Amino acid sequence: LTLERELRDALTNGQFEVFYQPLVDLGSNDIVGLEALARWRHPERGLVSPAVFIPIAEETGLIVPLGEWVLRQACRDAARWPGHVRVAVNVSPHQLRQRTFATMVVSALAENAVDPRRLELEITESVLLEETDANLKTLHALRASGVRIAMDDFGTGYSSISYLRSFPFDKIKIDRSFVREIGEKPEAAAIIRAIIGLGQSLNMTTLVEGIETEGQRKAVLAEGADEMQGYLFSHPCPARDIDALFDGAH
Ligand code: G
Ligand code: G
Ligand code: MN
Ligand code: NA
Repeated sequence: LTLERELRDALTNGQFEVFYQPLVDLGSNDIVGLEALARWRHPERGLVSPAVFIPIAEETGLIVPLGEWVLRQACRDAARWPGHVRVAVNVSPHQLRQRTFATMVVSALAENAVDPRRLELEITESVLLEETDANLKTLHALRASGVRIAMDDFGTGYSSISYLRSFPFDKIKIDRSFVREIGEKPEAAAIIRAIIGLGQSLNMTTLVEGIETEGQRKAVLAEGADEMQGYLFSHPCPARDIDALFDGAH
């Protein structure tokens, strides 16, 4: 309960920060995007994990202002980074349900002069559990404005595949639980291969999450995935580290 109260104040007190984890092209090893991941710098508790505060924010509805803050910060940061690099932002069901969500996103991009095609919104199956006309309309409106829509944690829910019928995603992010068993169980590679094939036949970019070893990178490259994300390339890091990365590049 105290955590909930502190969470409310944390936004106004500027205790949140956005970390970024690179999305990497498997063929070239180039950074093609950066996923924005919220962090809470608590004055006493230190860095609080989103695994702790995102569920509380969802329950209390605080995810709406928090999610908007993350999106706006991601747009401000993206404005300093090269134009070919995308930013990916997670969207919770609560946010999508706001009538003003699509216009809020478009205005955040415009205010920072960021091309909508540089923004990727990541939604999980829980968003589509409410497959309402209003939700689908919002997603279509965003997509019409140029924003890309990715299905996050693909394969963890019960109906990931059926949602591919209801909405034309631009990307699927294959959940890291599949990659963990590569090299141990032949079934794991077979399932990843099948999901990548599904994505390809639907014209969607495929990204594999949770790549921690060179062996895993080689395996998913061989299966034809487009992109990867994981500790092998980089942990999530502060925006200034990303700034340094691009300032140092020629
Ligand atoms: O950053 P970390 O790797 O610990 O993320 C833990 C979880 O919190 C992930 O499921 C991630 O999607 C979620 N998360 C992190 N930042 C945000 C955010 O800004 N909005 C939403 N909705 N979820 C987030
Ligand atoms: O749920 P979502 O995919 O949006 O959140 C990304 C989460 O995955 C974050 O908590 C991030 O810290 C975590 N993550 C990113 N790369 C790796 C990895 O290589 N291994 C593991 N175990 N977790 C990862
Ligand atoms: Mn995500
Ligand atoms: Na994910």
